[in-house]
Amino acid sequence: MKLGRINHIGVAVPDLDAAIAYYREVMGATSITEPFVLESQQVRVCFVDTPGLSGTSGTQIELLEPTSPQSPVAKWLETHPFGGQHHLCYEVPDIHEAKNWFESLGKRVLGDPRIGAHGTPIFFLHPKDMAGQLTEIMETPKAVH
Ligand code: CMX
Repeated sequence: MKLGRINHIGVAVPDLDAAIAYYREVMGATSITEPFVLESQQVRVCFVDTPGLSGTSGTQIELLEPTSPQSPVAKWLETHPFGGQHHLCYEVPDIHEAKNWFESLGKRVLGDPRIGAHGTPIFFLHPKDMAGQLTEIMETPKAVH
């Protein structure tokens, strides 16, 4: 395992439209993707682009709004009603190799690998095994350089 690029920082919000307005009007974001529903995870999602070095695309902020009271993000918001940082997502070249690596170290994978918001396989690791941080591992999208 070699530490990969941080693809995105997941931020849970109670109101996605208000959060988008905040990133545009207060933080000066100029590139925000159209929100879409990720049914499998009961969230409405969009990405705020931050600039990278030398014109490359930088880390994104993933805004997550629950679409139902049963959504895991709705449960998290019960204890963080204003929202806040929910997870960190690192890229890996091969999702299966990464899963084997973490499991070989006794790290708990939460649920099965699934397709994430970027259309590539992802999985989550238990925060108590990961220095307190809910950690998402994501296979690098093939089209991204
Ligand atoms: N930060 C810190 N701890 C967290 C946490 C968070 N954001 N979310 C959950 N936990 C803790 C729980 O309290 C629990 O702790 P204990 O085991 O000590 O009780 C532990 O992590 C496991 O959580 P859980 O909800 O019991 O586990 P599940 O298997 O039911 O859920 C999880 C797995 C955390 C991934 C899911 O609840 C979740 O948050 N899903 C949302 C995923 C998401 O953000 N999807 C959006 C798009 C994905 C993409 O980026 O592509």
